[in-house]
Amino acid sequence: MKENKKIGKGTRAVHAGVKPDPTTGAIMTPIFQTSTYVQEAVGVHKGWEYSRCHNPTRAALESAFAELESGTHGLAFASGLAAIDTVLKTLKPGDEIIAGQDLYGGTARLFRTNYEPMGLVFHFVDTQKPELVEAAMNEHTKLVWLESPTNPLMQITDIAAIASLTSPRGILLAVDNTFASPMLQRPLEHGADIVMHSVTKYMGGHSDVVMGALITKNEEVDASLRTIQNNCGAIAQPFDSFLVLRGLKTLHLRIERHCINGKKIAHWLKSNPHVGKVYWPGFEDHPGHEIAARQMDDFGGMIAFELKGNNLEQALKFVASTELFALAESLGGVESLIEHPAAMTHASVPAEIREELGISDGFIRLSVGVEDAEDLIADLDMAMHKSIN
Ligand code: P1T
Repeated sequence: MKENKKIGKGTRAVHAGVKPDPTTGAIMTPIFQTSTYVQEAVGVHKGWEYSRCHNPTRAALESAFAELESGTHGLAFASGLAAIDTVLKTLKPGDEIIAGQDLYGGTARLFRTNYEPMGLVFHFVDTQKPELVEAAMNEHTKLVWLESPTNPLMQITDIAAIASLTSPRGILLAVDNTFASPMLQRPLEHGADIVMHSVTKYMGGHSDVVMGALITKNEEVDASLRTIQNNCGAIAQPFDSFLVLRGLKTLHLRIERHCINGKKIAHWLKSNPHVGKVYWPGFEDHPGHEIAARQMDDFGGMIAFELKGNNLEQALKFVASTELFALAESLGGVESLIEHPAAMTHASVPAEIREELGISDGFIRLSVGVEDAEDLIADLDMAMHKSIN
């Protein structure tokens, strides 16, 4: 992984946001499990008033998020969707949003079922093609929302190319960076205005927290997001903030191993006679490979593939047959997961849209963990033999 900042990404991961506790010297930020803070007189306090507004454990995490994403302001939310919801709440009826056509199912569901009826206008566009994004822009466009790599099709969008269209028009560009993590991609460095994470995934890394994050270096954007965070209250809790601060310290080590294992498994799948198409941006023949090689530091541990024949029954049997790969929604934890997007994470995407995008009934998604790659391959091989006959 290349280093492109003055201090290395590993050093940032270990130290971001955390300073010794001023009262005790504790090297880890304590869990300030408190709802409120005592004031000496009305308005005379130590800078902390009420834990929906501010909490020292959450504040340490929020500055860690900002540092890791090359931003200046970070915000921590109760879930990834709560973070996305906060961005949408900055808009008003009549505003238009250009959204990627391949998005996490829950994101698309929030857009279509909650915000479309409230008067926001969404254009779902293939953001791999900047010319289509440009064609969808008009004077009402306020936001472009995209994922890269996308969930689950692993499509890559050139973030800088989209930023060159949004920035001169005063349109905000928000990038859901969940699949890459800041160890592999920092969208603010490519011109994005807002970075979003489902912290539940790689940032937390241990499958024990649900959390979301927003990061920006734009003061005005931060002020409006922060106001909504406080007004609406979907905050990250102190204990969860502590768990994520702990998880972040090994983010670079985990991601390095996710990438090594992901590469081995992607190549093994590609050479397997029972496997059809394999979706992984590290392959030179992946349509987004060149962009990914430029804007990412490595290709990550998320892989999707189809079994040959691409049929539902076989795919369902396969995902139920692995033993090390646990059959579960979510991704980005140390343990490997397998799932069937059409029936699980993307079941809320209408069948005709799934079909149009290529999320077929035989389509399987892997979140490759940090176990030994040989054991993971043996597990997939075993499941292959069980489900092919
Ligand atoms: O689950 P939550 O923390 O609310 O985050 C939602 C979310 C947002 N963006 C992306 C790219 C995501 O992958 C997710 C959540 N995804 C899953 C649960 C999943 O299995 O794909």
